[in-house]
Amino acid sequence: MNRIGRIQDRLSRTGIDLLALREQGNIIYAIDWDKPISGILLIPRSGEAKLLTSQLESVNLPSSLNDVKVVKMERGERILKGFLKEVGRGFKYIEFDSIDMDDALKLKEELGVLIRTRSKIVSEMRAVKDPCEIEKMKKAAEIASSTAGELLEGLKEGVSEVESACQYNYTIVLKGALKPAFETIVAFGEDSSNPHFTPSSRRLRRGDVVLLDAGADYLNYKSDLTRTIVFKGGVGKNTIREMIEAVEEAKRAAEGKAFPGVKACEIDERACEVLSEYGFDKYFAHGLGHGVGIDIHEPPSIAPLSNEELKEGNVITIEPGVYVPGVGGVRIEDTYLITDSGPVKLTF
Ligand SMILES: [Mn+2]
Repeated sequence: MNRIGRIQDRLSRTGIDLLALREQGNIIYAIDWDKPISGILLIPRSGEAKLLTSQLESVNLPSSLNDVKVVKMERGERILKGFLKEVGRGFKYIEFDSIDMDDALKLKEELGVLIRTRSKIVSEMRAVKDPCEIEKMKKAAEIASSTAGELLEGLKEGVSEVESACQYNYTIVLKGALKPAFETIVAFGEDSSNPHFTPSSRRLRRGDVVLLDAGADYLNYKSDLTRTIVFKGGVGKNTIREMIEAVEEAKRAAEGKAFPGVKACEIDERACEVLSEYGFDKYFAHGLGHGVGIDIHEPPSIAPLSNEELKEGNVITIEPGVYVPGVGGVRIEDTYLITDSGPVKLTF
């Protein structure tokens, strides 16, 4: 059964008459499409699914995509109007993945229907990857990993953060990626203590910490990894060396817990325990990890408040980090497939 069929199967079990998807990741998943695509995807409980899309978008599309009919909207036509035209009446309960408050009120008024938003139907399906998705993610991981390895290996004194980030982005596209999975982070020295740093003109010096956080988008699927090294080793500060050791140990401990059935918050907690043994837990500024797939951040979240249980087929990151202001930051991250026999690392 294709994905639309599986979604319709779920709709028939919930009493929802129509599922309307506006989020790009959900549309890509439901249609099972490997290029960028956008619009609004209408999936009735039974019958034909339709993608409403702009004339501009539809130029690149055939008249149907894996059994989904493509409906071109008039130039200048608002998506809401297109929606009303296609949906007509006869539906009582419509669920959206996201919708503006204004649009929801208008639809309610015009159609007299019950509207719910933040639908979980597709995001739950997306959290468990099928074999085709896993193949794409392996390739996304391979492109990012080999490029990160080559970049770190080839670093030269005097290169800037921006130059290194551009080199990474350029190389992954040559290797078949559509684009980086997110804004590539290259941070040298003290810049590494900011977990969400934007590369600058700062140049590389001997003894600097080098933090590279990067990914690749391959046929709409993402990978995510972070490497931290000391450039021209042997001259790194002792604190940095200890931070690297703590983060590596925290990561190994978290890997040891990342099995199906374990609550995500327990994996996060395990990493925190290790960091606290080193006295670094107060410098751990973010959650331990996140699901990855068509979106760079998607369920399940691996964080202190996440009660989600890991499932076989989840793809997640584990990325403990320690950021000491004025000293530097260390983060080490890989992307893993969760299997019955434990986490399998996709990045390397
Ligand atoms: Mn990440």
